[in-house]
Amino acid sequence: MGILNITPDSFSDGGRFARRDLALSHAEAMVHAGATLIDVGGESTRPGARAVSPVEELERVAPIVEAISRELDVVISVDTSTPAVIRETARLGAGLINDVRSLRRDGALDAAVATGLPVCLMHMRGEPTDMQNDPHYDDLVGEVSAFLQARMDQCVAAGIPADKIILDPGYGFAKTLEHNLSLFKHMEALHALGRPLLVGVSRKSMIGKVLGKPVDQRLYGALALAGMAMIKGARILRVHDVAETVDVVRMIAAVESAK
Ligand code: PT1
Repeated sequence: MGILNITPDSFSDGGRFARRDLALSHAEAMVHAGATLIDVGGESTRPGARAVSPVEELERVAPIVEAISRELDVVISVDTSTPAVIRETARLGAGLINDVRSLRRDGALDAAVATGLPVCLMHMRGEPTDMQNDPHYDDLVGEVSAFLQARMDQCVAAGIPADKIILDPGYGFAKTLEHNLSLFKHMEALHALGRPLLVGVSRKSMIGKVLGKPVDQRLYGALALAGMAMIKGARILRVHDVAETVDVVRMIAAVESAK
């Protein structure tokens, strides 16, 4: 899963069409490099990020989803918690709803059910603005697992079939470095939930903290984690560096399919 962030205005000075064309060529490059999903997001959810209005989020995301759907042969994932964005992007060709809030926002679950699309449910506590305020767990893996089970139960009760649900431990969301490392080490415990796991650690601060490196020097750390996640049975890797990650995945697949 290649990450496509449609964020405010750093590169949109050339106007809406320039932004759309840039996003489309980035998506195209990731597909060429081997991505089979593109995750389009119009709201940053990294720690401390500011909230975006539903209208602004939709204006960022909808034209990109529409363009990718028209131009590329790839599954479009939409990284959103917003009911209107869920409904409208599904109409425009999205194939997966990726919600870091696990469809807990008012109206989001109903919107997702109405689309009939698969969903990714992720573990988080609080909101991106406050989630890193001294998070505490008595039983990290047990609590993450119970949260995901409860969200999955709610979704199934609302009408999303269990076989359309993907689960995500939520690395970097309401977790200290020690929490992130421990939850990564014990990722296999989440297979007991019976659904495919999505792992998103690309360029995150857990890598920066271990290696003492800024965000533009975290590639090798990210590739180490991508390889480990594969071996631990993760099925979808959400990454910025698609070509490099695909090499890791293919190499592991080659060894695992040997006699
Ligand atoms: C994720 C994810 C996501 N991460 C899913 N969607 C982000 N399903 C956005 C840091 O500590 O893991 N899974 N959508 C990005 N969020 C973060 C969080 C980015 C923490 C950076 C950090 O650096």
